[in-house]
Amino acid sequence: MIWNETMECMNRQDLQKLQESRLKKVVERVYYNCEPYRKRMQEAGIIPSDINTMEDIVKLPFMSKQDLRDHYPFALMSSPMSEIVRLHASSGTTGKPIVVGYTRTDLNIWNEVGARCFTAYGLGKNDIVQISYGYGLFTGGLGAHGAVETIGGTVIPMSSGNTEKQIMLMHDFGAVGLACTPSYALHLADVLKDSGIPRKEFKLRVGVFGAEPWTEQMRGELQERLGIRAYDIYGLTEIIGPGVGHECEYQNGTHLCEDHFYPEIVDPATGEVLPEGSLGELVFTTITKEGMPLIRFRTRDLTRLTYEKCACGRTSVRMSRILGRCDDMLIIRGVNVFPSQVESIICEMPELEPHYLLIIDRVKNLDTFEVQVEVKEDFYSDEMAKMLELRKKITHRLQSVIGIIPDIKLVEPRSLERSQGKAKRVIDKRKFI
Ligand code: DLL
Repeated sequence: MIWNETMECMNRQDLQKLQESRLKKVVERVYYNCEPYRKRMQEAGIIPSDINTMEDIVKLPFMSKQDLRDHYPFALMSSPMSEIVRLHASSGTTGKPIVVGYTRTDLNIWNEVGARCFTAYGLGKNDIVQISYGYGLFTGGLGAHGAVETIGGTVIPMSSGNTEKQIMLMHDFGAVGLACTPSYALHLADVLKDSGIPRKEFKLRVGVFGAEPWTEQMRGELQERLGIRAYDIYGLTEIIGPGVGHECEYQNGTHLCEDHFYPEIVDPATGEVLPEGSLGELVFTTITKEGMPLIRFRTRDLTRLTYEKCACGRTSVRMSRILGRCDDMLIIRGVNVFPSQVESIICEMPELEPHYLLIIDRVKNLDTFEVQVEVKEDFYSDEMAKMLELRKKITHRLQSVIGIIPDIKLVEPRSLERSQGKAKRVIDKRKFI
């Protein structure tokens, strides 16, 4: 099902025209309404009338998370505060959070793109959806909430945590959809199993997972364990929250709502725009937002884009799974490692649970790389030889893919800490040295 066929299936020429007129408008808006933007454009020697086609976008300076911090809390608003009806924030690891403001129109846009997502997952007004993303400053809970209400579905506003109760209500209320992080879904799957309630008594059929990177292999695990179809939902606070992009029934890429959020892929080191299909950093320009539009915002997320038409009929650009954030890339003994590479391998091995933790340290000037991973109950054994054999197998698999030898620590099932929101899967102790 398609929520807004006119926009989602528009031919690409018309879409480009629409994007151009929206881009011009938003550039004028920030130039005349927001002092920091005007200054930056003046420094770059451009005025709004220099921006006429989508190609002109490269003339505009990039923005980063740091710009949002520098203008904390409200200096980047392009609407008067009297027009701002909602604030959200995303906390960094240190210091002040970044803050975003929404006008009534922005909330409508958010609901519109959210409705496109949930419709694409096959959910509609007859469906009950449990929202187990956190509610609050985090955009996950309220974003998904607005989306489900917009399609006319029934919301269970659970928020995260209280896992036993989540299972009870999912069962008693007959939730068809579950929206949460993939790592929390994994935990819910365990608790559901422990509850002893037969799977056939649950109506669950669709998972709406995002807010953290997850692999195709993790999708397989979740679909199997929960007996559902698991779909990706992508978004970030700065751009609007969940709903910037979504998968469709073909599960072959995340469609971006590019009539609202114009994407580019750039080289993370030089900022140069890369051709279609290249792996690079995703950059967004919000072309319809009023409260706090962002121009060429560097997401730090690494992915590729394809403009090939999808079998579902949508013409929108699709992005491949987020490989990770530029900042997530670990450089261990000079080798680039993404946690997602480790996850793919762990999920492929039948002996292992998809729960893992990477610990990096530096001992005597040498990087150490420990991978803690849970062994499945059926494979966990007191027999040293068996465990050593398994350890050898994992070491070999990981080494062949990432190129360095990790120190594998096999741990008991259910011994690693479970997450309720975004999972913390990397501890890099070198940062504290
Ligand atoms: O995580 C918004 C969201 C909520 C998206 C619920 C989806 C579902 P932030 O907290 O600002 O916003 O974090 C944004 O999370 O730049 C990505 O690095 C990562 N991320 C979000 N969705 C995905 C996804 C929300 N589907 C940051 N796959 C983004 C991979 C994702 N990474």
